[in-house]
Amino acid sequence: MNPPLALSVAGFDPSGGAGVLADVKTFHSLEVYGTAVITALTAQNVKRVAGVEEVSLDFVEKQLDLVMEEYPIHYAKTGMLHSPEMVKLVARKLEEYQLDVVVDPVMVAGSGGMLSQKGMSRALKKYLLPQAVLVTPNLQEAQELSGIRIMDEEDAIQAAKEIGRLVPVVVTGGHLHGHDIFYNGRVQIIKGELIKSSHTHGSGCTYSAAVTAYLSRGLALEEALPRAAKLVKEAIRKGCLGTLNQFFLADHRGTSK
Ligand code: PXL
Repeated sequence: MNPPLALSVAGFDPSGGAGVLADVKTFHSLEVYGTAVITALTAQNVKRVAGVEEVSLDFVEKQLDLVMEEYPIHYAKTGMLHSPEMVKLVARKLEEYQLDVVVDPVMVAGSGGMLSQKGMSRALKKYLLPQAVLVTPNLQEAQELSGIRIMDEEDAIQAAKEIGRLVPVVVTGGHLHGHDIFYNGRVQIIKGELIKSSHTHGSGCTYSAAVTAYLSRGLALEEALPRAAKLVKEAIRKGCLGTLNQFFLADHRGTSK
């Protein structure tokens, strides 16, 4: 039987912890065949971003067309899109191919390096979020998208409700005692534990890729979210976020779907 398929539309992090490499490793670990369209090259490692080169809009379109010409893909995730123009193009193409899209609204790298130009939040809200099945902001991204300053869980709930006017949203809880806040017409707190670690580079990419992989395997959002959260937390705890090695294969591929 053919494995389920998924597409990542994101940037390239040569150090392998984030971006399309993290996405495809995550898809593969969950027995989902991964494809990837690259929107931007970055020169970076865990400590710093030294440069970004955006791929031309025409060439991104060509990559997407050729992947879609080959494979019957239904689920995609977006990561680093870098410019408002890229957001607009990717939104148009994903709509053309009627893909169910999980949006990781990447703006800044964990190291603090900028991965997006000005106007990103506005472009995401105007073009991409209204057609997405889920957006997965961390606290900083949720602040940007909602315009609400987040100091505690109550603020995060308000931000989720604001973003939730456009699209189902999960505010990931790296800083909220490890709880995620899911809003899809009503608030649901997905309980988790906060794991203290400096090895979290790529955790947002891995999380949104895992959600996408579980959706492509037929799980509902409500099932996919806690499973993806558990996977990322265990990978951080065991120090294998970038490799998703054997512990994971046994525990997370799972038996259902
Ligand atoms: O985790 C955000 C992210 C997304 N995409 C690329 C990145 C990073 C963080 O470094 O490099 C390409």
